[in-house]
Amino acid sequence: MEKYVPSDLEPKWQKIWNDRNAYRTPENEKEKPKFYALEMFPYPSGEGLHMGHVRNYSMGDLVARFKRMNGYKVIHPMGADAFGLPAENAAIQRGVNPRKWTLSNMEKIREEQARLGLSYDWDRYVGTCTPEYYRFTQWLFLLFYERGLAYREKGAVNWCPDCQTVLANEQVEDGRCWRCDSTVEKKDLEQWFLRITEYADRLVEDLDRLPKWPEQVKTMQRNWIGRSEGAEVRFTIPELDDEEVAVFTTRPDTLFGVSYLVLAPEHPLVEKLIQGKPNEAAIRSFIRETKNQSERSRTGADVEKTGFDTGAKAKHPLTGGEVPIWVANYVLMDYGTGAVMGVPAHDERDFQFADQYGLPIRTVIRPRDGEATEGELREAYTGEGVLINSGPFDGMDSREAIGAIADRLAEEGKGKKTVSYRLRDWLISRQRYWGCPIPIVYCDSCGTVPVPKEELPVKLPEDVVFDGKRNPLTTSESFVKTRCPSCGGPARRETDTMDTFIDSSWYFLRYTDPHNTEKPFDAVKANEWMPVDHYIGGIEHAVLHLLYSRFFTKVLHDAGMVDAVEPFEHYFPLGMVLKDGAKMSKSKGNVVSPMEIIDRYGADTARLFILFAAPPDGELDWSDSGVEGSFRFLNRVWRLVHRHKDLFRDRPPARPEKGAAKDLYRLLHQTIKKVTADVGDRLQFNTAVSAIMELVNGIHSYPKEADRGTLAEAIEKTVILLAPFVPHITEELWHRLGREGSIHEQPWPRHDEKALVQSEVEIAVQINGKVRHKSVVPARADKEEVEERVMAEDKVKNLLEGKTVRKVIVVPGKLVNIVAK
Ligand code: ANZ
Ligand code: ZN
Repeated sequence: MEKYVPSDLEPKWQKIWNDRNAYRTPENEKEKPKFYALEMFPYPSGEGLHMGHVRNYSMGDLVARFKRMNGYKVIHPMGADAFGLPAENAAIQRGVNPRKWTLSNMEKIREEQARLGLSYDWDRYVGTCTPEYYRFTQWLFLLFYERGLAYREKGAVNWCPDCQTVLANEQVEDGRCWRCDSTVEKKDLEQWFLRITEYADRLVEDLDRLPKWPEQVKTMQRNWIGRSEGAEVRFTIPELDDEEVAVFTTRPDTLFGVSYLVLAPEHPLVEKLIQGKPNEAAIRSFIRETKNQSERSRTGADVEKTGFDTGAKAKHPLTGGEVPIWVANYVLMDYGTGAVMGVPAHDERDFQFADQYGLPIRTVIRPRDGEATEGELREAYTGEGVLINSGPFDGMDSREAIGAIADRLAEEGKGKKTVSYRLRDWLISRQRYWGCPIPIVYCDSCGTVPVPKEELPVKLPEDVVFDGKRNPLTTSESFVKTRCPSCGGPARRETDTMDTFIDSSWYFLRYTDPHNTEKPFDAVKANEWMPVDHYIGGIEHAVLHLLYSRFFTKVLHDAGMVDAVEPFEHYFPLGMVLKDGAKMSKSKGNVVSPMEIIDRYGADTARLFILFAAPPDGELDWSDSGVEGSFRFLNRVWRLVHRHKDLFRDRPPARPEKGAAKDLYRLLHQTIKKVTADVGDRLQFNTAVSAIMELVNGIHSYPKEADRGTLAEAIEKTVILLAPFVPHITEELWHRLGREGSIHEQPWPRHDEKALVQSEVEIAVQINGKVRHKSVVPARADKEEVEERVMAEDKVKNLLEGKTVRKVIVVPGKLVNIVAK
């Protein structure tokens, strides 16, 4: 018998599939249902693929192949997320050209992906750094600009001193750069933003349209957007000619408990309020210090709150009373209105602050079933209750008072109901070379002018200097100096490039129409495939990439470019790959190289091990013996088919009626049913593999003298069931069985429901606890029927002769115990 040599047969089939363009996306197959299978595309670092990639792609490929065999027309594309910092750092450190560096890495990754036998439609390959792609990233930027969703503004931005660039809020983790871990600073710069906040409500509400998303991911998005209902309350400042200061509060019901106002140090009114005040200098230096503190160190529950009394007073909107105005670190400028009303009796942070600075604490809510605390409060009461000390609102339930007080404020023109969000507009400017240039020109006479769409792409220039000290784009005169598209006069190009998360916010749409030279994609084509039915990728993208992609899809929907309002019907988070219990990573020195595993065992073994060793969303612990085991299993299947090759000349039999053939037939159909449900509905790939392994065991113990046709049928179906998991060996075996065409084009087996019913079962008959006889009874018989049938048997009657039956115990499907004396 020929040996199983994956290193021969895998490249052979890869070449054949490739030559036949076997996984090209079907076009004009109107009658079939569609399925869009997608895995997050890789960043082409020089390292090539790691096991996490292999895990991701093995799952995606299984799903894609399974759906094809189940009659779907499938789109399964791949590409590269190819702009970004590492290419530029390679240019700075090693003098290599970022474009060449990236393109060669892309090529390397593609070759490695090809070695895994993944069923991608390579004709749709998309690299985000190519002018063919980024031309339309620019086109989309202009669309956002036209729709008022892209704007430029000066603002305090997060600046990473090491990466020498601005970071989006989402890219700052605990005050540190998400990429290099440096401490992030605040800097005032003119920057481009996308108005994602305009979509905040829909981004929250539409999470309810995504029942297949993990609840945990939806919660992360909800928290990130941080929608908060409340009211804006306007106080006036008599000493500034009744200028207004608005605060945002979620608890307008506590308005009568206000004992001071607090402004964020960055609040525009602060300057006016402190001028000429006795402690002006001290406040100024306090403001300077606070501005450089991170959000966490200003607002954390465990950190000390500090502030200064400005000496100015505001007028309470309903009581007319005087309220002192303070400045404090715990109020942030970019949330709500940058000002709060301090209600120490009912807010923990305010309580801490009032306690520290001796500010009055006024109780205005009493618990519904309790007394108002007399004397000194020991902590804030933050719950609901009944209003007290609140003038005309006394006695009202606090939940009702929230609306009533907001309405009263609105009637008097002193406030209104509002909603605040934690989400900020998306800062997309990067002072970097290796990204998509923002297609904007600055002209002395015309101002900010968008580059006309027909002049795109604004190409990245080659005459740039990489010295790590400035944005390389600013060193290219040919790029910076340009003509104004509007008046033809001399003008200067925008040198900021876009955050790479923009590139990945629409690539799944480009896949639906990747060669379009007129527009990003055609609506008809996008609508044929969108939304993505199954999207697999790392949970680290739960907020950033998935939120941005949802935002883009909604904007493009509003622009009439696509019907879908959500890009991903089902997001499936990928579990991590561990080795010896720790995350597989270069820094831990525990990396197993996918290509070495393929060299030794073949891609099929690697894929099978990965799919079998853990539930898809769980952690996968790499195990060398597990890999060996998968390899042995494939060898076993290989030998099984070869040993019985001759059987396949005859056609499979009808449903066998008895004996070992019937049992094997039943096992086969149970397995078909289970694998179909596990892969198609439950996404439990690991249990699907173990079911197939049990079937193979069943085939092994099938008696030599039993029906050969049933055996042939079981073996053939086993090979088909394995096809989407291990595509090469199954294709080879299919071929060796003398079957026509590709196994991957075979229809998925359907189970025979009738074969599943075990119509009769054998049960043990015990007398006083000892097995004396075996009876065959209908599988569906209830206790009484079983008892009746057993007791009526001659054999049983003989055994009981001369005895009195005291009790009969029936365990359905298993045994009957007769107690007799
Ligand atoms: C008065 C009040 C009384 C408040 C009370 C709470 C309880 P979320 O849920 O996060 O939206 N706040 C408003 N703007 C702020 C800012 N820029 N920086 C720091 N804190 C700010 O929280 C909203 C509450 O946080 C607001 O409601 C305000 O305090 C505070 F018994 O107003 B509250
Ligand atoms: Zn001009």
